[in-house]
Amino acid sequence: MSESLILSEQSAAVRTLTLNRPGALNSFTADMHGQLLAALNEAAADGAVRCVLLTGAGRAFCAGQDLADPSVAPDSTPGAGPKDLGDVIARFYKPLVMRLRTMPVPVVAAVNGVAAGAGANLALNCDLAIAARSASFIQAFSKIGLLPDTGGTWLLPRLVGRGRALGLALLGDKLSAEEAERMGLLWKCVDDAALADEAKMLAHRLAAMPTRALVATRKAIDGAQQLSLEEALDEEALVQRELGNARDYQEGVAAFAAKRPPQFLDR
Ligand code: T3D
Repeated sequence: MSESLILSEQSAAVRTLTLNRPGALNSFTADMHGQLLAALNEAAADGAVRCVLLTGAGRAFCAGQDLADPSVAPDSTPGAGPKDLGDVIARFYKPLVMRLRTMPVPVVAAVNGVAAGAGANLALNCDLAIAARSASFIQAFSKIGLLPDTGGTWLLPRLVGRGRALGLALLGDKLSAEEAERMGLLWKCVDDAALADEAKMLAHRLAAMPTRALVATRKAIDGAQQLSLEEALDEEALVQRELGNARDYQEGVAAFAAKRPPQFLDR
C-alpha cells in the first residue's frame, strides 16, 4: 500500500486534509500532488462535505516543490539536458490551483508553520487563510532563479498591490504571519496554541453557511477583476437571479423572519 502523504479526516461537514511529509517540510513530490488532487476531488464529489480545511503535519505548512525530486532537480551529469519545469507546472501545479479555486465548497488554509514557494501560494489560493503567529510566508522562487508560480504572479498583485507584490517576489524575504495579516495577504493570524481550534471553528462556521452562495461569491469576485463596473453589476444580477431561485435563499429569509438559525442545504 502506498504511503499516506495526505491525511484525511471528516468531522461533521468539514473535511480536513493534512499534507504529511513532515521530514521534508511537506514539500511537494509527484506522489503528494497526486494524492492531494485525488483527496480534493473526493471532497468535491462528496455531498456530505461543506468545507475543506487544509493544513500541514509537523512544524511546516509546506516548503513548496521538493527540490530533491529528480524530476525537477538540475542534473549535473555531463550532457544531461535541462529539466522541463513548464511541464511540471502544467502537469501538477496548474491542475492543483484550478481544482482549489473551483471547489464546490469553501477551502480554508490553516498555516501552521513556514509556507514557502508553491507552499505559500497554495495557502493564498485557499478562500481564507488563517495562520499561527509563528508561521511565515516566503516567495522563495527568486532565490533559486525562478518566478512565483502556483498562481503567484496573478495572486500577489491582487492581494497586496503591485509594489508589495514585487517586493515580496523579487526579494524572497521571510514575511511573518503578523506582517502578512497587516498587508492583507491573510484573513488573520492567531496565537500558535489557538490555531487548530480557530481554524476548525472557521471551517465549521463556513460549513453551516449557504455553500452555493459562498462559492458563487468567490467566482464573482475572481471574475470581476476582468470586468468593468457595468459588466460586474450585470454579472451580479445574473447570479443573484439564480441564487434567489434556490432553496437556501428561501430558508435564509424564513429563518430570519422566524428568528431561528437557518438550515442551509444547497451545495
Ligand atoms: O521546480 C519546479 O518544478 C517548479 C516549481 C517550483 C515551485 C516551488 O515551490 S519553487 C520553491 C521551492 N522551495 C524552496 O525553495 C524552499 C526551500 N526551503 C527553505 O528555504 C527552507 O527549508 C525553509 C525556509 C522552508 C525552512 O527553513 P528551516 O531552516 O526551518 O528548515 P531547513 O533546515 O531548511 O529544512 C528542514 C528539512 O527540510 C531539511 O532536510 P534535512 O536536512 O533535515 O534532511 C531540508 O532539506 C528539507 N527541505 C526544506 N525545504 C525543502 C526540503 N527538502 C526538499 N525540498 C524543499 N523545498
